[in-house]
Amino acid sequence: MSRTILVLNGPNLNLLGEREPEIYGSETLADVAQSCRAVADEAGFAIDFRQTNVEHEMVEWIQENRTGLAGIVINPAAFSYAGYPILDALKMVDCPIVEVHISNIHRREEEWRANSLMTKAATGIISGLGIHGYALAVRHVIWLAGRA
Ligand code: CA2
Repeated sequence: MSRTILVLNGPNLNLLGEREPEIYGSETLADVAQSCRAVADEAGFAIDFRQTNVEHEMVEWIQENRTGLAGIVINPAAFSYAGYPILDALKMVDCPIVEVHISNIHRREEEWRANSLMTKAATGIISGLGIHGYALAVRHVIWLAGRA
């Protein structure tokens, strides 16, 4: 059984904690990575945590990992709305995929934010629980691995 969980973050999330704290909170992406590792460590799983602003890099990371993972946790950020190549790559993986959004994309002022393309490839989605959503997603992947 694979014990690695790939946690992927899309564009601008490298600036988490620096802008719009009323929407995204004041924790940084390093804090997110730490919260994922805390949950994974306890269960004997490893976290491979990555962020990119470049679409083809995200596609390559997903392709390279289409087998051999316990699961993928992905916050596609703005790739959610135009990232068809990422959607196609996600459809090729053989593990569960949890889509995470820090904010509640269904409650945002901009209606387009609710229409994530990625949901079509996701096992499930967590949105609006702040950075806590990542740790919950990791916990869910671990739970699924225990049932396999
Ligand atoms: O709520 C989320 O996690 C989002 O995926 C964040 C994306 C946004 O495009 C989605 O609609 C919802 C990225 C927001 C812009 O990047 C920022 C990064 C750090 C701080 C503020 C904004």
